[in-house]
Amino acid sequence: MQKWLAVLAIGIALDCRQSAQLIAQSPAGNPCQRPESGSIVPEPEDLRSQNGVLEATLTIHNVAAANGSTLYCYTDAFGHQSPNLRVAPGDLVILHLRNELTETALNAKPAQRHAHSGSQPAPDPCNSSVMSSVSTNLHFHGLTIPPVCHQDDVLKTSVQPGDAPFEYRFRIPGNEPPGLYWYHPHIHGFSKAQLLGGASGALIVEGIERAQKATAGLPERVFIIRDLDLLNPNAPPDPSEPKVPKFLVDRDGDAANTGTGFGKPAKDLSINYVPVPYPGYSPAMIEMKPGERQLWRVLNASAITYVNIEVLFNRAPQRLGLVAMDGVPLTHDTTHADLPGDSISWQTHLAIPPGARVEFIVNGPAEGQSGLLVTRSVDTGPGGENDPNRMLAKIVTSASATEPRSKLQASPEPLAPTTETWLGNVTPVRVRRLYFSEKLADPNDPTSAIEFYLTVDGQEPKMFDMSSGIPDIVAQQGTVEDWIIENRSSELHDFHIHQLHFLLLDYMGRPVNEHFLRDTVNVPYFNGHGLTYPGVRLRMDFRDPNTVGTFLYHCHILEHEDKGMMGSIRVDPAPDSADRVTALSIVKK
Ligand SMILES: [Cu+2]
Repeated sequence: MQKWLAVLAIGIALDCRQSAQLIAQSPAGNPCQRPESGSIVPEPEDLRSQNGVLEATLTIHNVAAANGSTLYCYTDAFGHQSPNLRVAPGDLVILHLRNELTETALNAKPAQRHAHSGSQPAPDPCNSSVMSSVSTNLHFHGLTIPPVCHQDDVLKTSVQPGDAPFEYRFRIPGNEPPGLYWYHPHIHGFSKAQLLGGASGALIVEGIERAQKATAGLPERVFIIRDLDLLNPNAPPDPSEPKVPKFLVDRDGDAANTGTGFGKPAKDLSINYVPVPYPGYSPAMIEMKPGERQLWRVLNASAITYVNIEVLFNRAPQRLGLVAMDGVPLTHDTTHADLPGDSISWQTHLAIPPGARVEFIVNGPAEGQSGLLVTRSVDTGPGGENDPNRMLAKIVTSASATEPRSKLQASPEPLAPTTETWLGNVTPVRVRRLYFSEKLADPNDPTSAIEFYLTVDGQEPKMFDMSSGIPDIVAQQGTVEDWIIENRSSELHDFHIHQLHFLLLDYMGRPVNEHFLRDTVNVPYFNGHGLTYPGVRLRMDFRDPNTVGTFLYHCHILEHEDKGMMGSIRVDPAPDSADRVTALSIVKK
């Protein structure tokens, strides 16, 4: 890989600056205009809460692109694409979601409907059964807010074009860990199309420097990696790449894993919407002051692509100081005596499955040096897509580099230690086993579609059914449970649950000793041998009253989720809780 990068790096230095263009030059008529490849990586606009309230309008658009794909984006009131929502714990968030999706932007594909709909008057968006290619809604990935309409429900909430602006109104919990979260649509059957087109944005709970004092005073950057349909699907691989002996496509027409780290990728990648297209991977450009130390917050908002990022100087991987995963500082376990307000895990590469986030300290190249931000190949298994080695951005230094728009507080007040018992020290009330599996729709026809399942062991594997009112799992608020998630298929899957973070206890049968929580985790593929399936053991936290309600868990490879790899859980109020009393009194009326 490194030889290959070196070859490409020679060409890059020559053409980066001349092709740089800023996103602000959007011509009228295309709200989702994308920068040219090779551009300077722009910063998303920041929408900040004021006096404890963040109120904004987000309009979702789609636009037909020249290569036959459909671009999606959110715009704020000023036309800025997919802004960062910046909030503090305890803030009130009020978002007005306007749906301006059109069927004509779907390149003449008729609007598909996933659920029964009929042609009756427009349904209440809170109880809509319409899930079509032009429906949308919002999910706030990682936040522990209630799974109810106008907050974070995606089971029934669906907003149609022509509906009045739909109001989201929720409070960021006072104990929400400070870090990087995100928003995206979650219409079952159409999530992949909308995210692949670019419908996603960052939500930052401010105050990471209060939990990780090493980040105090640092300039910060938000980088959103998205995937997109190949811009040059018919091009041969770059001649500098090693030859890939076999090339296959999967049932979606995407490049299948070559197992080599090279070859045509399943999807292209972009960084803050600057595309880095196959086959040349002409990188975007990140400017820093020489030797500058920054906090980088990186979200993998891809629909189906895994990344594994590295920063190279002179082809040598640099140490990256990981301070938070999935929005949770590594210092989260405050009962742990040897985490004195700083816990930095120095890594030379950081794997980020779709949906996950990493926040890390990076030291920029010295004066006269440059660096590369790359992703290394991820082995998705014989049944997975091809996620090869490729560049993302070139890091160039200049004393006059533009300062990042945001800087962390220089002298933060330390975050108060959590009063809640550390999740690792709570006894689970039960152990459940769930498993990912795949099956041909017609076992006698190897060309038939694949059905994707996420099954509670003992139940019949089935594709998730939005119209079923029966939850797959019932749990009780106030408890914690251990879930073993197995992978019985030949490709990597990416487990995610809404409304809560979990503690990764074991990975592939080996205990891990993590002092932070995640909301997304890889479950490695089954190689067809061995007596046990690969799996992870997670401690699921249902103690927070905001987890009461019905919500979803699924694979965050969105084509798997769209095709059934999802389940629902209902968390009932604790028997003696105030919530229960309220619920009963409402029923009695
Ligand atoms: Cu999956």
